[in-house]
Amino acid sequence: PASPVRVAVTGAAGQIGYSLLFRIASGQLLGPDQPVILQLLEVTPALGALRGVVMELEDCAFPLLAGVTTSDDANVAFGDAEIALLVGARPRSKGMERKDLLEANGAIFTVQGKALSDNAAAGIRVLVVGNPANTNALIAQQSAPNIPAERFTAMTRLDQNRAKAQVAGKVGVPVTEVRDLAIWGNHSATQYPDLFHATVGGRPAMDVIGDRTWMEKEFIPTVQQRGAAIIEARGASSAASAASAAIDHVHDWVLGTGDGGWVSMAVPSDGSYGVPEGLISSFPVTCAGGQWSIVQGLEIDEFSRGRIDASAAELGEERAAVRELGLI
Ligand code: NAX
Repeated sequence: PASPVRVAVTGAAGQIGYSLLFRIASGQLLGPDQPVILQLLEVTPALGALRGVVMELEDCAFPLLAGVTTSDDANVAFGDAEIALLVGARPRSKGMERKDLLEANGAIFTVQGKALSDNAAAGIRVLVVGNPANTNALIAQQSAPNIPAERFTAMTRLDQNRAKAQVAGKVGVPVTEVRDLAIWGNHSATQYPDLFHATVGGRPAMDVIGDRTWMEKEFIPTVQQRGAAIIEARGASSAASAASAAIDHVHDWVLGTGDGGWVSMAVPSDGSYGVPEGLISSFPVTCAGGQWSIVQGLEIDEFSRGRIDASAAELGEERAAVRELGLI
C-alpha cells in the first residue's frame, strides 16, 4: 500500500473540523487507496475538546487512518505535511472593524505561514478556508519564503457548489448537468458567479435559463448571500457544506479535474483577466498533475468586467490594508 500522506488541519475542534476530519479519514480527500495521518492544530483551550474528536475518529476504525496527532504548536502540527487545510481563524466579533479583523488574522496567518515554510514537506499544498480567506492566504504565502507561491490557495468552491445547485434547481436538472460555472474574485459579498460561460446539459446556461433578470436579481445575490441565509436559518454558519467544498477543492487539485470541467479556486493571479498580479483571487481553473492552471481565452463582456473588477478592487484594498499593518 501507498505510504501515508500527512494532512494538517487547523481549527480542528471547530464546526467545520467536525465534518472535515471524518471525510478526510474515510478517504474522500485523497482517494480510497491512500492512507492518511491527520495532524491537528488547535488553540490551547480547545485541546480538551479536540481530544474528544480524536476519540471519535478512533471509534470509526477508518481503514485508511494511519495516525492522528494533536498540538497547539504550528511547528509541530505542520511537520512534514503535504496538505494543510487552514480552517481556524479569528471570526469577526460585534463592532469589529475590518482593520481589526485583518490584524487579528494576520497574527495567526503570519505565524502559520512561517511554520509551514519551516516544517512542511517540499510538496506542501495549502488551502485557506478561514475568513477572510483570500487575504489570509496572501498573508500566509508572504510569510513562507520556502514554499512556491502557487501552493497557496483559498476556498471559493463552496460558492461554486452553491451556484451550481441554484442553477440545477432553477431549470430542474441534476447538478451534474451544470458545468463550467466559475466564481471570480473574493470569497465575500463581491464575488461574481459567472453564468455566461457555464453550460447546462451541454448548452449555454443563459440560453437554457432564458431569464436574465433571474440571473442578475436572484441568482447572483442568492449565491453572494447564501452564507448569511444559512446563519439565519440554522443559527450557525455553514459547516458541513464548507467541509465538503474543502474536500472537493483539494481532491481536484491533487487528483486532477479530468473531464469534469472547470472548478473555482482562489489562486495567486498572474494578471490574467486584468486581476492585478499577486492577489489571491478566484478564477476558473483546471488541474492536472497536482498543478492548477487558470482557464485562458474567455470572452469577458461588460457586465462581467464590472463585477470582476469590483471584486478584484476589494482584494486590492485588503492587500493594501495588510501591507499598511506590516503583515506582508
Ligand atoms: P469555529 O469557530 O467553529 O471553529 C474554528 C476553530 O478554529 C475553533 O475551534 C478555534 O479554537 C480554532 N482556532 C482559532 N484560532 C486558531 C489558531 N490560531 N490555530 C488553530 N486553531 C485556531 O468556526 P468554523 O465554523 O469551523 O469556521 C472556520 C472558518 O471558516 C471561519 O473563519 C469561517 O468564517 C470560515 N468559513 C469559510 C468559508 C469559505 O467558503 N471560505 C465558508 C464557511 C466558513 O464560514
